[in-house]
Amino acid sequence: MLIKSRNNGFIHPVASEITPQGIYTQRRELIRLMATGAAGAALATWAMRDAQAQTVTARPGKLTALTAAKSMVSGATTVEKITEYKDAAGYNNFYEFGTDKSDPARNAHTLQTSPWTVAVEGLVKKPANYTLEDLLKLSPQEERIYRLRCVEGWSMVIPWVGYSLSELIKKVEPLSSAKYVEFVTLADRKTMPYVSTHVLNWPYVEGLRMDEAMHPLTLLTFGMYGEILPKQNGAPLRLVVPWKYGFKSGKSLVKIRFTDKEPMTAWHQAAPQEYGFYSNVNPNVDHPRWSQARERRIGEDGLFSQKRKTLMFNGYEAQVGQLYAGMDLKKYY
Ligand SMILES: Nc1nc2c(c(=O)[nH]1)N[C@H]1C(S)=C(S)[C@@H](COP(=O)(O)O)O[C@H]1N2
Ligand SMILES: [Mo]
Repeated sequence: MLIKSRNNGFIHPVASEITPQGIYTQRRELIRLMATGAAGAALATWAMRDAQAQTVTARPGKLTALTAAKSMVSGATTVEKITEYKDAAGYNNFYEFGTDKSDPARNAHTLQTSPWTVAVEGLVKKPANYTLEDLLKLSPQEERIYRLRCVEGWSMVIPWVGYSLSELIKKVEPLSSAKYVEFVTLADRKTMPYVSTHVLNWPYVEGLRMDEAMHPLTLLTFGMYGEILPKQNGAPLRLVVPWKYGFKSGKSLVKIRFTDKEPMTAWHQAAPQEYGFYSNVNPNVDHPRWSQARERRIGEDGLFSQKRKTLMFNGYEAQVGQLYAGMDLKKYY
């Protein structure tokens, strides 16, 4: 091999490693407004930016600021480069808008993200319909740089904006009988062209075990790169579960349901032998049709680029390994 991979280390953001307060308050208008409680102003800003965030044009100023901030956060040596905005917003899986990677960026402009409500129901003491505004105000927004690793063998490193899903879960007080959380995403034939096809059984549904949903790494996500989510990335809110394959991170959430049974998820239903309920990133368990040992970083596909090794639990083993102690991860794939 001519090229030796310089560094496969990855700084994963445990709570203490997210961008320090001082840096993001300077840099992130919306986060600053949220953090100081000026929620009304922040929401207006978000609404105004809705159209703008849809574009896939890189904004060099912002990206430069972000890179500088990142090295301050994580030190010089083990940081992976943040994926360029245009790649993160231009190479997507969002099957409601098409099956090609470029389809969502082209088609998702029809998605109506306002008004938006999320129904929280099932085995909870306080079921409620939350408006997006309620959810934005529920807890301070944080920026977390998480890798997203798709089951197809590519990955990106994205600065997400949101707060731990556990903040919402604590508010609604799940019953002790609640063992799983089901996430239902929007399925609207009028605005989502592929919902009229049989590519998947709509709506797109995902699920987590209760302890996975409560894990602080599980992010209820409203933005990325310091701005509201582009529609193709799951506006106005999505999940990001960094130690699982990308498809566990449902986009454009409309319902969160607490249940005592393992939810039937859209991909498991479509191909049960290929996509299990757990879907933890695991280089030792192959997809039936390809290896999961390596991954291609989007934006680094040059002539000499080498595929990176995929890490157990996408690099978050220290944080989440305990959740699966004693489980046969070949059986519970
Ligand atoms: N509603 C919905 N959510 C979804 C998907 C989808 O098709 N529909 N695709 C998933 C898959 S397979 C991946 S890899 C990630 C991609 O997120 P990104 O486009 O923001 O990178 O979204 C996930 N969430
Ligand atoms: Mo994916």
